[in-house]
Amino acid sequence: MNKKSCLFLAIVAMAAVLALSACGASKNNNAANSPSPTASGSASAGAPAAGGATKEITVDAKSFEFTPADIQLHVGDTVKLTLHNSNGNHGLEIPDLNVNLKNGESTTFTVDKAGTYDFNCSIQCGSGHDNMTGKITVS
Ligand SMILES: [Cu+2]
Repeated sequence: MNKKSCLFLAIVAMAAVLALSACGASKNNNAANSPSPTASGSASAGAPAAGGATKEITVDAKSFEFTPADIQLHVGDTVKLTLHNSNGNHGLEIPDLNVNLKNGESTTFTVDKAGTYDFNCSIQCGSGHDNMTGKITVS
């Protein structure tokens, strides 16, 4: 073996070592430490507890109450809300969500903040008008 080919082999060997170490360094860097969401509460039978669902809810109004008067939602849910008057003339107003429905009307909105949103009758309908209230709880 002459001097020239010996030098050549040395360079090739060095390049191979560099290539191997570069390869080794980039391995396994992104496998660990990905954040895992912490579930709160216990997930039970089928229905997922997470938000994001689209729900159609019809609130029935009669003199003098709303049914349902207590609506439970999750953050991220989209709601198509309809008012149906089965007795008397009533409106459904949710001041914090900028919603005001008359009989037969619908609106669609997404709840993106947890909290309690009160609703009430928006039409002066008689002696029980002030009692026509309800609430939407978003958790
Ligand atoms: Cu009323």
